[in-house]
Amino acid sequence: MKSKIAKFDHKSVETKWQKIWEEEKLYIPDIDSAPKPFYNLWMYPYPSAEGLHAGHAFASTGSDIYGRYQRMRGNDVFQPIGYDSFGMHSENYALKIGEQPAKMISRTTKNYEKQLKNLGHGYDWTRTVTASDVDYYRWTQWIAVQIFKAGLVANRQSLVNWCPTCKTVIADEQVEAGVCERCKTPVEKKNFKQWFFRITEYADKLLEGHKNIDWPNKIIATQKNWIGKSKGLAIKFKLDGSKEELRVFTTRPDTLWGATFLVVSSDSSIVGKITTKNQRQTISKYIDSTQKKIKEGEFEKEKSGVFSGSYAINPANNKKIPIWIADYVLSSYGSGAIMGVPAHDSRDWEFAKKYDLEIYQVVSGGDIKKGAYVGKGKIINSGSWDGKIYPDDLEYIQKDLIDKGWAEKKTLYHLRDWLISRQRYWGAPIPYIFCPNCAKKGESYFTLHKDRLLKKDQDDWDHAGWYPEENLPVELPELPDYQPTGSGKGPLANHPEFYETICPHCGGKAIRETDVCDTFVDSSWYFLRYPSVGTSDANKVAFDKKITQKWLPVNLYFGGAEHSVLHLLYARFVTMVLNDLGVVDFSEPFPKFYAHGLMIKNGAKMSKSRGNVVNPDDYIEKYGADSLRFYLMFIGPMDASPDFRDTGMEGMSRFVNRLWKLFKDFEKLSVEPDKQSQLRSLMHSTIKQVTQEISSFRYNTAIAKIMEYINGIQLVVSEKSTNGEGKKLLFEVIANLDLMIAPFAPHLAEEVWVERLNKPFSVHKTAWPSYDEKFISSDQATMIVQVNGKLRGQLLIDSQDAQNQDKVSEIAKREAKIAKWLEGKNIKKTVFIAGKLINFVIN
Ligand code: ANZ
Ligand code: ZN
Repeated sequence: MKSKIAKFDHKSVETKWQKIWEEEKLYIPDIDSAPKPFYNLWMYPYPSAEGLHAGHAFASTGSDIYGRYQRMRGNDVFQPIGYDSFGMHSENYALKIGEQPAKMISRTTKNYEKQLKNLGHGYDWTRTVTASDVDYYRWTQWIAVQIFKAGLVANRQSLVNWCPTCKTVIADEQVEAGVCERCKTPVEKKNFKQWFFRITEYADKLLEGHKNIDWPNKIIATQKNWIGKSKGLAIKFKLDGSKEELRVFTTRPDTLWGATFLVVSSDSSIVGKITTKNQRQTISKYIDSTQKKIKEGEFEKEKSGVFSGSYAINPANNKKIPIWIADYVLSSYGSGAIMGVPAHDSRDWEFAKKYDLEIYQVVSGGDIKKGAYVGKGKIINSGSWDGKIYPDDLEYIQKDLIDKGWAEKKTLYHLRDWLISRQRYWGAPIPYIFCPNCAKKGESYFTLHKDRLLKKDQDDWDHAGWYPEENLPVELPELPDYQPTGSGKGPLANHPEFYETICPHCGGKAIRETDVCDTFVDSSWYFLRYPSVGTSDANKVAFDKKITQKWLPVNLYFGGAEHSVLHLLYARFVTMVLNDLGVVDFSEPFPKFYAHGLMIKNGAKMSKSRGNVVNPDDYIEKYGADSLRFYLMFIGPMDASPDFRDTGMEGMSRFVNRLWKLFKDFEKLSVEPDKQSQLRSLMHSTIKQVTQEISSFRYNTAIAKIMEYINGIQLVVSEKSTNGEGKKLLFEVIANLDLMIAPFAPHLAEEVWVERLNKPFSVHKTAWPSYDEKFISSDQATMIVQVNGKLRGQLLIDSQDAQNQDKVSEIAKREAKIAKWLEGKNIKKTVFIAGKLINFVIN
């Protein structure tokens, strides 16, 4: 009788090793002198609930596996963790439960920490960053000051996105299809004076940098699209009966002959110039109504406009064409005016139909009675351009227009400046100071220090003020009235004790900004802080120069694709500015980025609002962290959207127990000489494949290979064999199995390594196994053997042999386990599926 093997006691094994790892400082690299630094980073989570859900566990495990793998490859892995604890995600939760945000954060982050530790992740817990801690946000403010001093901050009055539920303005990047990214409320437009980081100055650099980073194509494409570089021409149109001219931006100069009207944005400054007396009243009525619509966030539902009363001259054919005012032209793009080419632009076509404007075809193709023709074709009705081809001859046409002096080259970007002010409480106070006294004299940092600015061509920087660099931090006071007011000012604006200050320049009475920084300012630089946490200079500098040189840029950044135009764009921008200021010596913070997928549950994205959140704690308690980690990594490709199922979790727990049993039993087993080379080949080919799969984040297929490996081992070992060579080989096979599972099941692997295999602590610092091609005979295949349709055994054989029925039949009949079912029987028929299955039908 076989003795019953004790089940894997995950609880005691996991707590035991977590404690030893911590005592032995296994995951704390020598920050000053590690010879092979490898910075492995997962996007830090925001505490917006009591704890992590399985989606966080999925993502963080994916990052942890890579870190462990790199450590076994001989690297000194630095894997820090922290909390993006300022901002609306956290504040909204605090408001919901009615707890002071600071209290809520200190309570919930403790739970996050416990959960992350229970998952067995290899974090360096001595170097954490919590965005809302004053020893972190004083440096966020310092960064904001450096950007200010570089001339890359503007205080500007403009139409901005206002979320009525969050009661604050938000950045363009935080508006998704017209709704607030946080709370899904439709955003409104408001005219406010706000602080902006001038990211548009870096549009070209941000695009250029894409060439040097190894990121998923779709993320690069999203960023490119967001930046939206557009090359075209600014064409000049003379106003009829005046010397003035109007410029329009176009990417289709080939359609100039087809421009039958011009359109000016209703909130453009040009409107005043072109409005005729007769039309004044109609126009101001129209503008009032569109302003109202804009405020209510209603855009372009249906195009509308009014005639201005003025005309322009189309330079191509000298025709007089009407100038209209309409809301489908944006004042913030190009010149805020366009040439209407209804035959070839769908928006213009709709507009022309509605107001009965002339439609004049200049590129052949389509049916312009039914809609605009936007495709390629021969140019017609266009004087000397007739016969040219759109788009092939665009360059010729551009040159012709420029030579005639009718147009200039122009490049535009869709990217807007990054709006960083929030009328909320829970954020780093924006550390800028406004001094009415200096303003009266026309003085500000910008006017007095033009020479120091990286960007000297700012036109809206007047009296933007000063900064208290020597007196940082500007601490966020604890307030009883921290709720957002909705008045257009944050809660800090109700506290003179906060905002009354002294001007750093003239010593007079001055006012602090009362808005706080957007949460994405905190996360735009946190990766710079981690390695410097805890150094002797940590409260003198944001980050240590030498340490930063050693550890940055980040070797592997792991995170969600949803941040492509938020965090990932902002972090690149801030790094580029710091690079230009000579503060860091690289311009790309994340040369390699891996985008993981989002976990779903019952077919929907896992989220609190859907009530389908899975708490990892319950599964760790019941099955153990190793089983959970294996499961999360096995359910699908890391970049897909795996669906969490309890049944799958149970299956994985059975697998872990099977694994455990093999580790407990293997000493009683050996391998007969005729099967040794086969097993050796399997071992080397498995190492090869698992190595390849892990290095490319295909963890699910790596686990599948490991499972096949275990099946293969079990097919060739036997309890009867006492072969010495076979025992030695099996030990090697088992040790390598343990090394390969170490990144996935760190506790189990350590227990086996130290307690079963008697190897020196720690498996996680042991070299990743290597393979030798010369032992890999050829691919192996597993054949299922049935007798009368019932599974009676499996064979691990050369995959070429597995194609040949006679060969498989011969090998199968030799196997004792199978032979006993065939003994004395007459085989009536054999069913064979090459490479997969053989079924002997007997009577
Ligand atoms: C004439 C024309 C004819 C156009 C045609 C297109 C097709 P991107 O690629 O996005 O840069 N445009 C220019 N300024 C605008 C504004 N402020 N608001 C709204 N639309 C504006 O697109 C450039 C095109 O968008 C320009 O080319 C212009 O319409 C329009 F058959 O000019 B086009
Ligand atoms: Zn002053």
